[in-house]
Amino acid sequence: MNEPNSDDFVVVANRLPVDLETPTDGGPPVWRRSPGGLVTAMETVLRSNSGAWVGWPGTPDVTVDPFEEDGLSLYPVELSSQEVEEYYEGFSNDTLWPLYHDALIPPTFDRRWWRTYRAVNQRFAEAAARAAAPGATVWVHDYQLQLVPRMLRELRPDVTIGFFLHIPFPPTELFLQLPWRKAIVDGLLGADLVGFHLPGGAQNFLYLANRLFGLPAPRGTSSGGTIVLGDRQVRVGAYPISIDSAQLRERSRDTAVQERAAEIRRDLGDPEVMLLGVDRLDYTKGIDVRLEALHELFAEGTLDPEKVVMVQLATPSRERLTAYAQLRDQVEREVGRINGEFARLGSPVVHYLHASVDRDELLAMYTGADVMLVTPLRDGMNLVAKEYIACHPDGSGSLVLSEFAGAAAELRRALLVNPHDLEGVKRAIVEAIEEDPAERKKRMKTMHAHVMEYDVARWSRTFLEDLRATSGAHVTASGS
Ligand code: GDG
Repeated sequence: MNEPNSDDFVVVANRLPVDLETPTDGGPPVWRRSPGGLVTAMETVLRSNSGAWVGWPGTPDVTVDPFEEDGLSLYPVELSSQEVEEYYEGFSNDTLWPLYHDALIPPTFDRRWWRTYRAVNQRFAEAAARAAAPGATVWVHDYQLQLVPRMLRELRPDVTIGFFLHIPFPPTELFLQLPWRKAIVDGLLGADLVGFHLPGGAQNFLYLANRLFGLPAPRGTSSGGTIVLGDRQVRVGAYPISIDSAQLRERSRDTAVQERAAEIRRDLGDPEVMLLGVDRLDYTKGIDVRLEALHELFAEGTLDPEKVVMVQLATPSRERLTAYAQLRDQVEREVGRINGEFARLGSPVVHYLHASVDRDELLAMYTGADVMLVTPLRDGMNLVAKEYIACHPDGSGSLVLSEFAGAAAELRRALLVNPHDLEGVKRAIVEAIEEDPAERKKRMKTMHAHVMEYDVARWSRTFLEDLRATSGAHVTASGS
């Protein structure tokens, strides 16, 4: 391992792209690729920019020096067990996560968690300040690190700072419940560019900045605007994230993946219809909604359990939080109920996996599925919907998609549903199964073309070009 020098391009995120894991057999700790859409998206970007990544290695109470791995400079930020509890599980996942997702469960407002969030954000800002070369570009990610832009600007006024929020930015009335609302908005205003998935998030943020700080009305359009802060400008805009579409499409065409897809269908008993759900086991994802819809469709006799089978992959997530443990119980009860009522010996109707599978296995599931069910109650974007589309270049398949996923703004030809309207969800599932094949193909082809064109490389390029233009505007505006 070599100690890296400072870098011109730095990503700051809660997690490093690799996790330090201690094997159960007592062997030495090993680095493993950490899960999630952010890592996949940013790795592609970083490798083409060559730079550094600042983040937590996923294990509490370990000190790791900066090191090089696979051409990337990694700067680990240490967190104690108590900080993981208060900053990560507490403030990030039990205050901000529910608040930003429509308060689907009541957010907890705890002053100690807030103090720890602030202290940990300061540590990330200091690590970023050490990693960044003079005049570097620093891209800070997500709700766990909203104070970092301001803190970093104070430490390093020479760097250009971008911030991107991967989850929805909430309606203003909800955000205003947060006792620390002003500090969070001020933290974000430390950036040169603040990006959201959707124009609505950008608008909410512009309104709040104006209301909480009495700033002059921002100049802008419906998709964003610019706030003038003394001699600085903060640009606010919408940048819908995407996937490495071409790579997914190619991989899903691979013979091994195609064969595995066929094998999965055989293992399921060659059903006429394979429905699929893929989610982190999170209460925002509406896994319970689609199970309830399915239960009713079988109970009414609209769908035949001998012909229709569902696979639900639920990746373990945030298991130490009560709301997540409760959701797991609820989902597993519902799966048990459906199978108890409608399965035959050796032929379950819902195949439920509480696990994480490897990438090719996931692609085989996407490829093999006739209908993808994406029914979140609220979701910043939802990459699963785009991944499914990328894996069906021939126009096969069908996508049922919640209106409350950011992806719905782009994937307009999906069968869009309101996940609170159970009858509507049931109708869409039946429509996905029974729709005229030519019409279904047209929908899928249109969405496929969109996903291929608007990929993750384009997302990051657009964000970084706007970031560079904004910091250029700052120099001109300050007259230097
Ligand atoms: C947040 C926002 C936003 C899932 N199970 C397995 C697996 N996955 C991969 C999927 C996908 C990613 O995880 C999940 O991304 P999502 O976008 O669906 O959801 P979040 O994790 O909630 O992500 C979301 C995203 O950030 C990016 O900005 O879209 O709205 O909530 O890539 O494929 N991957 C593998 N095995 C699994 O079992 N290999």
